[in-house]
Amino acid sequence: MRRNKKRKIRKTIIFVTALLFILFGAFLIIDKFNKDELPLSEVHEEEPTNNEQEEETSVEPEKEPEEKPEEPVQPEEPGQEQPAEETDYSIIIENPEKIDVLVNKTRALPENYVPEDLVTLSEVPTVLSNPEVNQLRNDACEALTEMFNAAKNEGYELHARSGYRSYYTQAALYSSYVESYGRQAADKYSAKPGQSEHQTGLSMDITCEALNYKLDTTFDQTEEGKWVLENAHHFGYIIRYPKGKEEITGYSYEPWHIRYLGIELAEEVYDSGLTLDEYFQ
Ligand code: DAL
Ligand code: ZN
Repeated sequence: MRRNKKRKIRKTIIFVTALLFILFGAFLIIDKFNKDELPLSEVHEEEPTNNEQEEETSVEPEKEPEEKPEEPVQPEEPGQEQPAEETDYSIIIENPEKIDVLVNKTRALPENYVPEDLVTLSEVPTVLSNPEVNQLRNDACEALTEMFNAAKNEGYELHARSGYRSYYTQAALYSSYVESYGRQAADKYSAKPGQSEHQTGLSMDITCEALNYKLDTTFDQTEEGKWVLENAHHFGYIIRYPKGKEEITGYSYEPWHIRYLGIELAEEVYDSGLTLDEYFQ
């Protein structure tokens, strides 16, 4: 009888010890899982990158979050599934330095591509303090200066807001859009890194006082915007993302985004009425 009792006690001790081991093991697994699955926002707060900090202070998105887009961006409803990041099938451009380079959602610039002849805009009014975005390639800069001077002679004052952007600046900008609006909306307004013309140093976002120097689709209703629509091609620039061509370019209408092609090609593209994507098809 006594022996039976002892055996029972031993069994109970073994059972309780095993139970404690199992509970401790389960606790360790849950704890590790929680650490691995930190929400994105917490990761960002803990380790902000230089690019993100810089963007907050000086590189502003082309459509800033506080601006109201013409066609309001529909943020995803809570619980609505975010489309998974699509696999990127874009090809890498072999001669990114060509003036007529075509950059779009299927043709990306190499990550390490930085134009060799970037210069700082010195003769036209600029908006942002970040020196990176106040650069263009030399020929594009000269043409922009000529265009701004010609506009000024007719009484219109244009301002340069965002020109060259490195692959990494574009990556930070694109991420900020995804965070604010969701991936689907972000893809209409912002290029993924490598797919932005801004990395070519041949594109500039322009604005004017009437828009408080911001970027807005109503630029085409300002005196300056109308002048640009009618005259940019004479200086080698085209409106790269025209109205009504969203399905072709893959981006919303951007009357502020001009792209340098040289006068001959810009005039040909303008006269054709085609987007650059269609022109090169
Ligand atoms: N907003 C244009 C498409 C860009 O991000 O380059
Ligand atoms: Zn732009």
